[in-house]
Amino acid sequence: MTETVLFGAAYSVYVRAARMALAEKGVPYRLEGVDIFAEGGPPADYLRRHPFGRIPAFAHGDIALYETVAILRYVDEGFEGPALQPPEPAARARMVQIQSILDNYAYRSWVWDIHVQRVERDPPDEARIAQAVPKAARVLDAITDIVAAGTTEGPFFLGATPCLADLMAAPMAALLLETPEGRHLFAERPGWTAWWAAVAARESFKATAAA
Ligand SMILES: N[C@@H](CCC(=O)N[C@@H](CS)C(=O)NCC(=O)O)C(=O)O
Repeated sequence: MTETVLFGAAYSVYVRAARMALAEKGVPYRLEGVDIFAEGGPPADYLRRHPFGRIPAFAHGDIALYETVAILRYVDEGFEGPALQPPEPAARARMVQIQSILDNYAYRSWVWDIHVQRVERDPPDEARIAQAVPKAARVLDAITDIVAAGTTEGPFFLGATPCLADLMAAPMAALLLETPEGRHLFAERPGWTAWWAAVAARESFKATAAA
């Protein structure tokens, strides 16, 4: 059987999104540890897999990929299992739009500016957190608007079953929700509270928590 390997570390939100997709599809895989924060930078052989030195990277036989959006799409389309993308073109485009927003705007504000400062820094940079809260809110509200433009009911972004954008958002939301700022942002938005309850209940989410 062709081996499936995910390169990265369990603490990474992007790695967790890929692990959730693999779990949703029921794909066995090996998680090969990569220390991107090693002194002197990521190992040289890893930079051949990922020229930007980020995690995750992915291999399935001869197929080598990096960038989580590409990995998620391949996992959905390259393996048997429940579909993780909607079939309709507009819904599929909305899914990619949400993934792009998460990569470009949520990761920085939710994870680095709010979670890392509030949970991992002593003292936290309060000014940085304060500046990030409206940006984090803008992400939530932009995704709310995109979801509302669709015709489905939820509880996931595009309907009754999770899509790749849900899997990408869940690990980032988990870190945001470890902060009072994040809990407040969600509490003000009932749609997000319902989404979180549904996504956090997935086996794929529970099974991929960092140790
Ligand atoms: N756009 C990339 C982002 C991946 C990313 O930023 N991963 C983080 C870990 S969660 C990382 O490798 N950070 C290391 C660094 O910033 O040097 C993707 O979609 O895979």
